[in-house]
Amino acid sequence: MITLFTFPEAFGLRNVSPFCLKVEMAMSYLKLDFEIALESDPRKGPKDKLPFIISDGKTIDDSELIFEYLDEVTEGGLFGNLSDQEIAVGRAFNRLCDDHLYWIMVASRWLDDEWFDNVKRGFFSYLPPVIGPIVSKLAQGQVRKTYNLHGLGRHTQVQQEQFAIRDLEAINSVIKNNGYIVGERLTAFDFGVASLLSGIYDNQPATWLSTIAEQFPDLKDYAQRVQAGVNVYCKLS
Ligand SMILES: N[C@@H](CCC(=O)N[C@@H](CS)C(=O)NCC(=O)O)C(=O)O
Repeated sequence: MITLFTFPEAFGLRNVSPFCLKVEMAMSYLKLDFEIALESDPRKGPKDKLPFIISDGKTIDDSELIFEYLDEVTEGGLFGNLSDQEIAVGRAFNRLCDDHLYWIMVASRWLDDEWFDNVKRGFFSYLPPVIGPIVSKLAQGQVRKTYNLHGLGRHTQVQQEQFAIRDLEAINSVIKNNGYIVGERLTAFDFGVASLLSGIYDNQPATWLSTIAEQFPDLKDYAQRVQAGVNVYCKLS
């Protein structure tokens, strides 16, 4: 039995973190025996982030490293049937999602002052009422700093929106051609992309990024198709 540590539900999402959701999707795809343990505090993870898993007494963190581990223990269950070219394309799109579009999604939730009330309710309501607002404000400051260090946070709002549109256009263009990220079948590389997209489409209320993503109906269908393919959904039913 593998235990997957993920955040509790928030913003109308049963799995609010795309990194946690993609691991859940992979384990379901591989038909592994696993359970989910809810954890509000990412500092419980080996590198202060979720997800991490405990498998056979070993703790493994980072969704990409978890995928490598799962591929190994299932003897190629995730990547074994993919060509080098497919792996290259899949990896590039996963990087686009993990290291670029993900941060724009984070900004659309945390750094939009109007939307931030949802973050306070979703992530910090477990804290006592005097502590919650202070901790949430400190955490917001940390997110602002990280976004700035990344570089995206130095751009104007309009420029950030244009970056997001170009990311979504890139994904849209492969999906329109192939149906999936690499070729015409569901692969492990769809989980990272669809988990992020489903978080963008389904978080409640809509963020400015959700509104932009609505211009790409094929992407919305794709995110739905991948979730249905593994029977793992982002949205609370
Ligand atoms: N590279 C990591 C990223 C994980 C990650 O950024 N997790 C976020 C939630 S979506 C987190 O735990 N953030 C808490 C923090 O940075 O304090 C992975 O692929 O698992």
